[in-house]
Amino acid sequence: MPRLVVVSNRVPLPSERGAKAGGLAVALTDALQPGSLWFGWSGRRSARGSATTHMQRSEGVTYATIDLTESDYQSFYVNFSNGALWPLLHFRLGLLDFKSEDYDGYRSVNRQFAAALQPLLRPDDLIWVHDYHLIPLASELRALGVTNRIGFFLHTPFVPPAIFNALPRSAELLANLCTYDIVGFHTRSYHAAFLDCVAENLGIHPDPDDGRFVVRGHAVRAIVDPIGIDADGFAQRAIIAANGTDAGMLRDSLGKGGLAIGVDRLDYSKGLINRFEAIGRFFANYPQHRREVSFLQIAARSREEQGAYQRLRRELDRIVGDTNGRYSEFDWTPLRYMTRAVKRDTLAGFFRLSRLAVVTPLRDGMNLVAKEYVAAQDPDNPGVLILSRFAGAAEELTEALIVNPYDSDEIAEAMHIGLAMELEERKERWESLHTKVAANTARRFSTVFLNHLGRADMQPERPHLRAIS
Ligand code: ADQ
Repeated sequence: MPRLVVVSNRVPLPSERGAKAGGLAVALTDALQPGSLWFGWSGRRSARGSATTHMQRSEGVTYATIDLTESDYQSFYVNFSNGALWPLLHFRLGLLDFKSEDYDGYRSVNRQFAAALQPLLRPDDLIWVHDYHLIPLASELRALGVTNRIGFFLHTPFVPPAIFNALPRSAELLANLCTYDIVGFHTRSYHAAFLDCVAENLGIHPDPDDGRFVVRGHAVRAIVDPIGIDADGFAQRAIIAANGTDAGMLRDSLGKGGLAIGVDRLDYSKGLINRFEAIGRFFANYPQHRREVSFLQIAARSREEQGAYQRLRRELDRIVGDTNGRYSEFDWTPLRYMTRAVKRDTLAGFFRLSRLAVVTPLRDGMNLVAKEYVAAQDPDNPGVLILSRFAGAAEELTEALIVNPYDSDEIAEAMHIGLAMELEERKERWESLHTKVAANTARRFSTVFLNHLGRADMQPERPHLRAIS
């Protein structure tokens, strides 16, 4: 069996796992069999940068990491990846901040990744690259003579040509994506948007169903492969944690009232401003729920060095203060708000206690919180999921209460409907949702991707691929 080599921007080192938010580490746990290699950035900034590769082993998996210099970190990670690509891929052109020197830094770090990874590779390794930070990596590896099969999975949405082409140098990035053998997306609509970009920008018209096409003699296949969770494992955690200390304290603090929950990274893509406004509307429009329900929002701080995230946090602080000032009673707070990550087990228990989950991103590649909430429910008394139509998960989880995340009144109304929903309807919806969440697991996600990658043709050395830089 070929060895799996996973490459991602940030390697979640075994020595530092804890309450960290982030979907990838969770999703790949199953795919990383003993013998696998995970390569990427250590999370450290140092003067030596990528000059040394640090190796760690844990449970048979080797973790190989490099550092970045401060200036590479700024240009590659903070500015281009998170200041240009992230807003672009979430349809937020108004937040896109492109500078050519940042793009040069992005390319340079991808070159450093390739240079450090290449000596660790064996001829038949399957290389699986993750996410928007590393779009040029296959081109850089090919330039070093690597002929292995290389796949890429994008965890964010992909955007139609009218948006994609707003990014300066988008043509280069599209050409880079086309040097992978397999390019994976969460949903049919991202897959279609990518193929539209290929058609419009390269004049190649791929078959929309099987996603195969050839660019400069290189066969590429775009696939749809929605990410999932280990639903049974998560349900087990939820059952245990719902009887644990944290859930007990939360339950006691609620008295006779019910709980609604939101759990996200503190990111503008997650629709928190609109959600908080909706919570205000909910208590204004449906005063019968005051004192009867509290909303708990857990929002792990993220990318705090960026202005857009600092502004978001200030705005959320303001709305929380305003809402609580307006509706609180001396013994009841409508909106509880924490800006840090919470342990997975604790979250699972909180999900099981909650009568409602409000998952309303303005755009989201998939959104695993929606799936975790479904997995955590008590089958005899399940809660209700309110889900944005612009989360990738909405393509699968059609029995949720689907809302437009820009419409605060609609979210407020869905909260009211969800709280009033009869047990029979809750069970019916939950059973359909649960069937899907339990079938589309994290294991299925990685098996499907790696099967496609394993069947791709090995690349003969092709000097012309080196020309794409
Ligand atoms: P994220 O944007 O990080 O991931 P999401 O999928 O919702 O978003 O969450 C990932 C994980 O982080 C989940 O397991 C969740 O429980 C955990 N998490 C989120 N907030 C947390 C908090 N406050 N405390 C503790 N844990 C928290 C990116 C894409 C998503 C895509 C995933 C996987 O943006 O669209 O679903 O990758 O592909």
